[in-house]
Amino acid sequence: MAERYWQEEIETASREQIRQWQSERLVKTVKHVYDNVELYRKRMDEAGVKPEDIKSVDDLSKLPFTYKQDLRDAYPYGLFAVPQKDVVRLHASSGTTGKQIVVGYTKNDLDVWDDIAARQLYAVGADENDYIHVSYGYGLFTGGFGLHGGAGKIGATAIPVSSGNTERQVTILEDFGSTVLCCTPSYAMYIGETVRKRGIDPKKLPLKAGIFGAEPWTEGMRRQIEELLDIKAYDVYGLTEIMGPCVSYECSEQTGMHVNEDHFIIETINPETGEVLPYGEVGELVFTCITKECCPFIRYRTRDIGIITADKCSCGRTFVKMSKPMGRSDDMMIIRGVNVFPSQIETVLIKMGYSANYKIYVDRVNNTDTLEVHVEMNEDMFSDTVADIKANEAKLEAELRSLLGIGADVKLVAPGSIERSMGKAVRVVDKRKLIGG
Ligand code: DLL
Repeated sequence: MAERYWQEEIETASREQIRQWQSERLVKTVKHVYDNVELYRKRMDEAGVKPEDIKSVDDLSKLPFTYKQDLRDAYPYGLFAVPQKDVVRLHASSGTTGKQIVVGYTKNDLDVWDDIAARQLYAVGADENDYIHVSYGYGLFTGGFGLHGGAGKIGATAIPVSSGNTERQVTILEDFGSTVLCCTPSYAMYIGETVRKRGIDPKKLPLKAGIFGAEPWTEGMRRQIEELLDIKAYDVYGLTEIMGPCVSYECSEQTGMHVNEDHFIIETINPETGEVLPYGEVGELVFTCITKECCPFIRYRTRDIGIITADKCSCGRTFVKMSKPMGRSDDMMIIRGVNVFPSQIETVLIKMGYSANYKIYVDRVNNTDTLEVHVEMNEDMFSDTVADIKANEAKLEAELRSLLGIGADVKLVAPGSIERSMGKAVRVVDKRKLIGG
């Protein structure tokens, strides 16, 4: 398939051109927030930086960071940089902890969002001939409306199913002829399992691609979804604070997501010191919005951990790529002093032939952290003897120990017994947090 771009001259622009756009737009945005948002004026004054000091992207690191707490403190509209009459949409996110945050969009902000979602759709091979089945939630969550806007922009047929009612999702896939499915990867697994359970041969469905994001998922899970649904599964990243889905988007190479650098500047930093890291090093992802009007956050600390790469991409796009975020620094579990990401556990489970249906329980017993992993047996294992099951558990435990460097208790549970997710999957139950430990 020949590569197609929604905005070729932008998506394949020279690095010099991209840099020039970024510098011009950064200068404008910094002035805009300094003039219109009290918090930015205060922070920049405290740091001794004036808008005139920002002349190009080289000056970015002079600017103070913005944190999620700033949005909570300014709840609901304290960081809006335009008057209410110019705000045409609100979205919100509650996150896993704490008070919800609210963001606003002007008409132009929505137009930019539609364009970046359109870029993602073109990158997975969709155009006006496609049926875009959107099973992200519609509402204050950005997932549903984000992809929906992109579908409208490219003139495809949007099917706004929203999340939930999985049987109906499958009926619609079959009857309406959906060609691109958009939902969380965990929901894609569930939809795939339901397709199989209904005895439908995925090869007979017109579905060809999926755009999956909003939660961490591994390459192993990608392969499982691709096989279950007989599609190509693409990653998409974004967050409410920066825009919603499609801040970065995966292309045919499927090796990370191109950041829409004409709208957002990405940096990786050392989360402890705030120091900017070179491309290729693991760090916290930080975004600066350079075209947004209502909520152009500057150097926003995402807490997501990832890597930026600037290697030439076979798709022809010149935007840098970010790796799949390996998780949020808030998701990182510290177990007996060792840092553990759920995605590391998922990688082992899939490598050992299990599905991505698992749950992790962390607790503290007699002042020692405990780690228990529940994972579903495959159908063919279900008839195994207790001794076989025990042996399989021990194998998984050994594998986990060698990767994580700490012991975990594995419990193989019945197929289908772990609760399925229709949105963002909750993989970890940390009982230490529940008791305030
Ligand atoms: O999840 C926006 C979105 C909707 C992205 C649909 C993609 C598709 P929030 O609810 O604000 O926004 O959550 C943002 O989700 O900081 C990451 O921790 C996580 N996240 C989003 N995409 C990915 C991804 C939406 N592809 C938070 N891989 C972010 C891993 C992701 N984590």
